[in-house]
Parts: sequence; C-alpha cells; structure tokens
Amino acid sequence: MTVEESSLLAGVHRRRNLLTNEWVLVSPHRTQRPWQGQIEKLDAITLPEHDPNCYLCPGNVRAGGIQNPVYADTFVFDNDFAALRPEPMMSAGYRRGLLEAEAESGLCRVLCYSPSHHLTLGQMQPAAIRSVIETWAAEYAHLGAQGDIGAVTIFENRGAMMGASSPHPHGQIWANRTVPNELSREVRNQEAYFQETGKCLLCDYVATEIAERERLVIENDHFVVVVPFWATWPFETLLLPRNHHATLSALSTDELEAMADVLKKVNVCYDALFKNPFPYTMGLHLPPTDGGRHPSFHFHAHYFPPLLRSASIRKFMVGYEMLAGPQRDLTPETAAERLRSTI
Ligand code: H2U
Ligand code: ZN
Repeated sequence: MTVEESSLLAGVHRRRNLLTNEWVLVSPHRTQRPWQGQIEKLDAITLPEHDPNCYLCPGNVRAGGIQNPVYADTFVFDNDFAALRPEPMMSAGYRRGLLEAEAESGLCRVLCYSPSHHLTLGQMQPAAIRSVIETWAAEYAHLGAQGDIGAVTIFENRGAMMGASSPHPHGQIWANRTVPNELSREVRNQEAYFQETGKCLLCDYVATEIAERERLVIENDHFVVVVPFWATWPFETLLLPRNHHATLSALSTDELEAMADVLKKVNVCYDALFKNPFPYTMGLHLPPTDGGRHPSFHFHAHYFPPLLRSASIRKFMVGYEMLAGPQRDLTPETAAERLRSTI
C-alpha cells in the first residue's frame, strides 16, 4: 500500500463490499466517543453437562411434546415452530395494484452440535466438529435435492444477545422454495465478476488477503479467516476455503479437518477477545439449489458479532445504518490486529 493509500484509509472513507456491491462508511476517529448507553447482561459461563430443563439435551421432551433420542453425536430435527412450511399457505400470487405477495414454502430444521449442554464449538474435539460439518453437508445435499427447494441457509445464533433461545450448542437450517435476498445478491455479484474476468471473485479475494496479510486473523493449509475489507460489524469475519469449492461436499478429508480446525480457532479467538463467550450470528453461504449451475460460487461462512467495546457494550445498527447504510468505527485492519493478538 502506498503512503497516500494508507493515509486515505486512516481518514473517513467508504469501502465497497464485493459480495453485495454496497458501500460501508468507515469513521476511524469515532472509537474515542464516550458511552453512557446500554450495558448488556452477560450470559452464564458455567453450565451443566446435561440440563433437565433444556429442550435440546438428549432424552428431554421438547416444547412441542416430542422426546429427543439419547443421541451421542449430532442430532437434527424438524423445528417445532418452523417459519417455513412444506405446503404453501396461499395457492397463488397476490397482486392488487402496487401490492404484491407470493406463496413461500420450505422446511426449518434444528441441529444440535453435541449431546453436551455446556460445550461450544471452540471447546469440542476436532472429530466432533468434523461431524457438525458433515451434518451441514448432508442436510444441504438432502434438502437441496428436493425439487421445490431453491436455497438452504445454515446458521447459528450464539448467545442471548443474538437471540439464541438456549445455550445448548446448536444451529438452524432453513430451506426455502425461493432464493433469499442476501444469497441472491452474492450470487449476482460473484456471477458478474466471473462473466467479466473469467475468474472467481473469492479466489481472487483470498489471494489478495494472503498477499496483504493485515486483515488475516487465522490461516491453515486450506482455509483463511479474515476481517473482510468491507466488514460492517466491528469484529465481523469471513471464513473461506483457499481452493475454489462451491459446496462442503467437495472438500477432501484434509480440507474437512482444516475447516474443523479454523472453526474451533475462530471461536477460541472470539472468546479470548473480551474474556467472555462471544455472541454472534454465524452462517454458511452455499450455492442455490434451484437447478441452475453456479460455477462462480465459492462457499464461505460469515461471522456477524454485535460487540464493540467490551463483552457488555454492543454496536447498534440504528439511525444512519437504518436510514442510509452500514457504518463502522474501528478499521477492519485494527479489528484484525486485536483478534490476532489473542492467539
Ligand atoms: P435459536 O436458539 O437460534 O432460536 O434456535 C433454536 C430453535 O429451536 C428455534 O427456532 C426451536 C426454536 O423454534 N425449538 C424447537 O423446535 N423445539 C423446542 O422444543 C425448543 C426450540
Ligand atoms: Zn441442553
């Protein structure tokens, strides 16, 4: 980076998100502002291995009345309060002048990562984390193969601050008939780059981050975790395979192990930052299962953590973010440096 370029990034500037094609406003000087606002309550740190009141623990009865098996590995079930249902509630589209609606259908599943109530991905054994990845791959393949499913979104809400309903290690899987907004924008931008250059956007982006190094947080032979150049959330990260892979099922055994390794490390790193379990929404972007070919798609995982200054002070996406666009204070480079310093 030239001196002129680095001084530009030290002042107020905006950066383009390559995946969404949106601009993010960066105001590095604002990290100094005082805070007399909301202080969050922290989650309990010590949890039992089995909680008789947990809906997700092995052998317990769930809120809908169904009993969980005494599972020993991962466990997947249909969400008892699913947002999507297999049969459309409306049989046709709705159009009244400007007003438009259409039927949506699909399935929602819940995935327990482990029978142990108190574990996090960062505390699980590598083989158990591999098993979570294999379950993600199997669910994506199985749900995506159903003719009426256009996209499968796999995600985890961690911590009460991010709306997780239970501390038991778990995530969710939503399978839609249509392709949701975020995925559709990412598909469009990866496809546009591919059409223009004949190359994969995220392969080129990984190469850029490996060359520049300043936003790299974790790396091994097959994966990298970076604070993306366009990060919106203060400590947002992006986990990417170095090789061009559209889906999880394309990973070799070595790559699977490497992915388990970085999933564990990113968790440990986040928890170390404020010496507390770090809340986030983490999710995988996998190609649409709409029957189309998506050669430009490079799978990846986003981590969107809300914390800003400490374990109890979060970034609020309000005011300007709601009315104008995303804005951040500390630079992605500073965030990456702080995350790296915990390792
Ligand atoms: P969250 O913690 O991210 O909310 O995910 C838990 C999901 O588990 C949630 O969507 C479902 C909720 O509907 N759930 C059941 O299906 N059955 C239960 O007995 C408890 C929770
Ligand atoms: Zn539990």
